[in-house]
Amino acid sequence: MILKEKLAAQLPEWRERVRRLVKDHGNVKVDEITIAQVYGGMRDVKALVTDISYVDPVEGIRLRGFTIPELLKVLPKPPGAEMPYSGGVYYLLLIGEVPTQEEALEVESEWRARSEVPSYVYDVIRAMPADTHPMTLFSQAVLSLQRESLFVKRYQEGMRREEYWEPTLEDSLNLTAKLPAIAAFIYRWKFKEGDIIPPDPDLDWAGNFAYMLGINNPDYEDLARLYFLIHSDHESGNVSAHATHLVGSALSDVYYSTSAGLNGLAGPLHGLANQECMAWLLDVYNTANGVPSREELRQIAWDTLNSGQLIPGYGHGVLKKTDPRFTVQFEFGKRCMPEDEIFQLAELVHEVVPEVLKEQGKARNPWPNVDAISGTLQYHYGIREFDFYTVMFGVSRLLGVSANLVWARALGQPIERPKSFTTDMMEEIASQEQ
Ligand code: NMX
Ligand code: MLT
Repeated sequence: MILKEKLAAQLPEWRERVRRLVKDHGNVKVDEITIAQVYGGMRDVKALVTDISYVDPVEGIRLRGFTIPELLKVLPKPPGAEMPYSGGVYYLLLIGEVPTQEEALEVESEWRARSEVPSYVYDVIRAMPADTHPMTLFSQAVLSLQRESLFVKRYQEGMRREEYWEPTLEDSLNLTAKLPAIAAFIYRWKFKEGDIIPPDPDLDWAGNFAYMLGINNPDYEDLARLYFLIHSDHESGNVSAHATHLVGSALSDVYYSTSAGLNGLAGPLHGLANQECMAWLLDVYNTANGVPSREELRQIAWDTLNSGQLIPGYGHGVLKKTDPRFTVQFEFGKRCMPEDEIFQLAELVHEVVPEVLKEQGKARNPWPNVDAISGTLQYHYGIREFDFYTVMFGVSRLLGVSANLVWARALGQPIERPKSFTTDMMEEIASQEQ
């Protein structure tokens, strides 16, 4: 398999590079941490390493050094499509190079060969109460696959530490291959009376997801490809990536670790914000009996803030400007649905809400993040059950976090175990400074 060969070829140099850095410069300080940061969610503390992606506070995400517009130019695409193969995205994340068409297709065919979902996974989903949130079903489905872990099998057989990455790669491919079918099953089981659509073997991973949801529209297939590219990774400190890494650092396998990551993604401050944002937009639309005037919208935004609530889709822990993942989806919407009233509302919110947040003066970043627009595009194509939106985020995010797990195992990253202090001790440290 090309992924395995390419990874194996890179490892000696990477291991030596990290070994030398730690040996020769291990005492060099990369950061200092203040009491405000300790109590403030460790914001901006430089304490994690990943070479898969980096979020510049102003420019936004780069995956393996490439911005999103650059990736849309260089990544291979299916014939007639405008958006790239997710197989090529996964290759890029894992290997760090832009794949050729053949290399992207090889990941797609690895996924096709591993895509069959054991029936017990569907039994787990069916056994849950009908009002269970789709993210709970998704996380449980991923966790139920844990018995398939090759890492666990090889670990019990006494595998050497340098080999850990190999079954982690196998587990990652086996899991990611099944995600479109599992997610689509959840959607059709929960919202379409269990009328399940089997995969089309001629379609790519993302196109098949669109097909299995029941949306037969080439534009929507392209939107799925775009969605899975832009949500895949956002460096290592976000909750889903960090939770996955933390759990994986105990040598828990890919299934345990990524299920933990999904549980973090399910929170309203993180991935659930896409669902919350759609709910807020529809609420605004219904309150105003259509797209409100600019003044009406200002008032509604202030009412939301004054009632102690957040405006979902706005603000970010790292970004200081508009998220480029917002921009690329906004451009897609401008091209494909300029007449859609909910899209027009999202556009107006983008014009009005940052000003309101600036006036309120609390949010460090008043600009839109990825979740401010993603649901609007899904809604346009008929995915109106917005508590499904975070599952789509999860399908994509598991590409990034599983690629990171493969590298964490390859580089022998240790168990994560920061030190905690008591408030007495913090006060003592503070008093020494005075
Ligand atoms: N609406 C209202 N208040 C906000 C918002 C917002 N969109 N964003 C930040 N604030 C408040 C925040 O609650 C905090 O208030 P307080 O001092 O009373 O605790 C204050 O502004 C300072 O927060 P920041 O330092 O700007 O933001 P922080 O880094 O703590 O949190 C988010 C980042 C993204 C959690 C925050 O901006 C937020 O809650 N946004 C809305 C939810 C959202 O869109 N989340 C999705 C993020 C992207 N993702 O997919 O994960
Ligand atoms: C993400 O994609 O993970 C979010 O933008 C949150 C983050 O980066 O903190």
